Amino acid sequence: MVVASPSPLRTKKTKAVGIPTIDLSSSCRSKLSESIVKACEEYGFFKVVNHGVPKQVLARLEDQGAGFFAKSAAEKQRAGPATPFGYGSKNIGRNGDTGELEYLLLHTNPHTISERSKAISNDPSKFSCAVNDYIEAVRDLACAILDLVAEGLWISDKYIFSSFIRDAHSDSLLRLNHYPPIKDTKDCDPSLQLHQFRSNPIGFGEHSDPQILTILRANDVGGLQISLHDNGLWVPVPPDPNEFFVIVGDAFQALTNGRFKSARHRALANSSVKPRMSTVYFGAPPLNAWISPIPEMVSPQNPSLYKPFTWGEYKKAAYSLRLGDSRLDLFKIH
Ligand code: GA4
Repeated sequence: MVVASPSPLRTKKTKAVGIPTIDLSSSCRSKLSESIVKACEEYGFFKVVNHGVPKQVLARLEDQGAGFFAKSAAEKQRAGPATPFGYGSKNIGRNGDTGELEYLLLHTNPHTISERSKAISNDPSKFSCAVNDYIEAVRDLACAILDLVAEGLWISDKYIFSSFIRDAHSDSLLRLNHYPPIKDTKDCDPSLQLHQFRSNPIGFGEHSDPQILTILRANDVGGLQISLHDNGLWVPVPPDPNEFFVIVGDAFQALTNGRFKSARHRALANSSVKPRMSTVYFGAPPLNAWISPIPEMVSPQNPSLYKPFTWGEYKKAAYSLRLGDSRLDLFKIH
């Protein structure tokens, strides 16, 4: 069985919900690809185990991230504002979204990383090595998953999805998030207290990722929640620092003509004594690449749901809206 053990998760008001766990070391490729497709269709979210990314690669990036976030505010600001790439604190995007976190947002291009590292770290080559090794490993993981999806969907071009993010001009990003522990609502933004009274404040608000595929890894502090089946219930995801979580993005929803749904997720600020740290890779196409439902997903019974758009156009639309908006609706054929 490839879906090893759907880890039972409990929401406040519902019975246990299983999140699929995919064992990438499984020797039966056809079963593996089938179970990944099923997870993408049913949840848009799954966990991968036996992924083959060495522990040192994860540990080195976590150390570098922790070193950066431990710096003084003035030093962190030297990394430049996160619009488009750099350090951000509490502000998300450009339209007034806020959250109880600080972060580093980086483009994955290796030259950009080495340039940026000079303003981020006192040992820029150590920082850029840790970041580039991590990016290479998670990009390979994302590509392996995308190739399995193509096989599971019986698409003749096995590399149809992975070629977008393997492209030298891919617009993929890496985000390092740091959620400091928050003892109670008195510590956070007063405007959030109204909505979040007596519950954990929002670390990173509800949204879907605009890209194709997201590969997320976090330390042992929880906070991530996913919204399943549009029923308004949030499912907490137990932390697992050795494994990765995979999230279907909007561009994947469009490419599969809605067969996969991008997963809405959020992170709550945590009340433990330890900060939550997550490292998130967003696999994206080059800015000039066209995204439209692939021919195998379109038929007279299943006409195209979305107008073709370039990744650049989609990104522009995403940045003109709020974090929680359903931006793919703008490209729907009515
Ligand atoms: C969500 C996924 C990635 O973190 C991100 C985010 C980006 C940002 O933080 O600048 C966005 C958000 C994300 C979606 C809508 C826009 C853009 C903030 C925002 C309000 C880096 C991305 O690519 O899209």
